[in-house]
Amino acid sequence: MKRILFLALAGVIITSSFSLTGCSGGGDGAAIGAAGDAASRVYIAPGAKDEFYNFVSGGFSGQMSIYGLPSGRLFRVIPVFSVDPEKGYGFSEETKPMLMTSHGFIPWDDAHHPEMSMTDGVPDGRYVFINGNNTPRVARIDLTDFRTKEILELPNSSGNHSSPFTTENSEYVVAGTRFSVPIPNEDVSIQTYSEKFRGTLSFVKMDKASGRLSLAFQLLMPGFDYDLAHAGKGPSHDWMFFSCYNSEKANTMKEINASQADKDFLVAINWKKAEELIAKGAGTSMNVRYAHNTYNDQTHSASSNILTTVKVLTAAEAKGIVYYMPTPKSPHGCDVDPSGEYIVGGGKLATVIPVMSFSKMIKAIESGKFEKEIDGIPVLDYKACLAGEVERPGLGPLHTEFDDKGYAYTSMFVSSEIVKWSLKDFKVVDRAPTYYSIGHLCIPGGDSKKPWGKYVIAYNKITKDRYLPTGPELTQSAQLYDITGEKMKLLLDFPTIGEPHYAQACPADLVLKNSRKIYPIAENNHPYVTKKEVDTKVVRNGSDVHIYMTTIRSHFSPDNIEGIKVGDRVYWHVTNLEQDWDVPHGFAVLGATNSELLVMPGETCTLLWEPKSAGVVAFYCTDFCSALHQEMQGYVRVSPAGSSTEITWNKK
Ligand code: RUQ
Ligand code: CUA
Repeated sequence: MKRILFLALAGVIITSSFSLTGCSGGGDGAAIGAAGDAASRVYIAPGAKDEFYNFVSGGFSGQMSIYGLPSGRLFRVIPVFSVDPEKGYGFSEETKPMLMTSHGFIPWDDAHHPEMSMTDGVPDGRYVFINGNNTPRVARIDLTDFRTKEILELPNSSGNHSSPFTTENSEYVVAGTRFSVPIPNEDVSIQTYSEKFRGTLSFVKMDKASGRLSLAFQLLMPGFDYDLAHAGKGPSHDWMFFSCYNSEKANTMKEINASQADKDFLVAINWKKAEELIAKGAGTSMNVRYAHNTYNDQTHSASSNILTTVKVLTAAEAKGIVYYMPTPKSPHGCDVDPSGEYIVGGGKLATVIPVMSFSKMIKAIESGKFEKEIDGIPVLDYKACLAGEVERPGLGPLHTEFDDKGYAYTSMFVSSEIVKWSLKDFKVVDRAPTYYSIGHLCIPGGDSKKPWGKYVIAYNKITKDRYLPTGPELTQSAQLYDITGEKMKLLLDFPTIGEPHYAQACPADLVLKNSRKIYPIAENNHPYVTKKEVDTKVVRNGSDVHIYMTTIRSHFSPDNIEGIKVGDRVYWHVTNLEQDWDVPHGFAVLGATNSELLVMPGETCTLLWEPKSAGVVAFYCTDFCSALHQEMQGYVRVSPAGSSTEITWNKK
């Protein structure tokens, strides 16, 4: 969204007293704006550990990365919607199904918003959900082993941006379409946008015990652009809120044509009532196609299934369930405060930050006085729902997070700053410059019922002059601020992988207590597992050859194999027999077009190899696993197609 929003707001920059060059100056960039004791506040001595985990979206990389706070050190990139050669994700036979969709195998997507699973409105450390934007999907990452365990595609969606925000007990994870499309999608003129195009808001149910996701129902909405969301909590537990822009229903030059109306909307949806309606049989079943991919911890393998129906509920059927609250102007962020009473719209083009009141919204609904209806959806009165407006907050408000002391922090893209304001009187109490053009921001637990506070992290779109240059593209960057005092204090800049959008953070202990060290070999139910070295073998089945191989420091078994022929499809099923933390073995064989495996202790991974010419080929371990790692290699002999070389392998 970097360039698009940037251009969209260019007009605002010109007419304002802020200028981009003004805020992107900074000379040699030395310690601009940093607190005097910043270094000691973020220093984690060698061997010591960080206090928080920070889960940060990779944006256009399609992945999620994990940093420690306050140090800003990168620990790991978790592959989600894109292949990752470091982990073999999308390359091994076991993980390829994770990237299957109704469009086939997709190796690269765009991922924006990590959201932790919640219990009683507080992150519970079990899962992180994240949205796939271009090919609409929701993923579930398991924090016991930091792996993507499930990806659910969303039919009737395009640009799955308002996702995957979760209700207070992760009853549902939502997914709203950013781009409206004809539903069902068909060959129509784009000029029919205003009559034929629709949005959908999907409600994905999570099974509490297993974490499994299923598409429960979709609400069919007017053809606006549904942008972001957050669930209610406490008194507003039953409600989900979405922001939307383009209530103009423009389909050309949206930067102008979707910016005409003074107000667009926040959408309030009573998901509890929608759930009841669906349970009573409301809605219609629609024929669609979408993939549901799951990774099985016992077989260490993913499978992909295509599902073919979805329950769709129209707004007219959903009486008393969906309401529009007018909100200035082209709102982006949609954030609910810890009490569940305030809903904050980040109107990119608005001059104020509107704070809507949940209790007033309920009164307005009960009084039955609506401004008008849009496709059967009542539009409430702005003033009747308004708790207050934050005045002169700065320019280009996007997203808001909350601390544990009654303050809200809003990112201001155009004026490049974080603005802190009070939830008591909606007055600005502090502002801190960001370097530069902040998008999202994150406070540990900052969208939950009980924020941990302590830090706010800015995720910036532009880093001109903050880092050593690396050609035309500079690193993306985050900035860490102390928020324990009255004034925010900048402590640290740290580079990020991909483009950071939303992020989540929580105390390390919450995750550590469930952390997995190995996969028990006894529980490995992979169909091609080899649990003991004596059981290793090579089995020919027509032109398919299955190699049942084991690794343990510092050898492969078998390590000499003959009888492979040109034209064979050779499956190397490598089981790592190690039962010791942090001892993976790698596997690489020349001519493999997907190249490598990295196998965790107790895991089985499969590499498909189709040798193209006769000869003897070496294979080796790619992870420096022991003093004799260099000796961890072997040979495979490839004979011409049709030759009579017998399958043999050396046994221990
Ligand atoms: S959106 S700034 Cu997905 Cu705000 Cu990132
Ligand atoms: Cu195993 Cu190196």
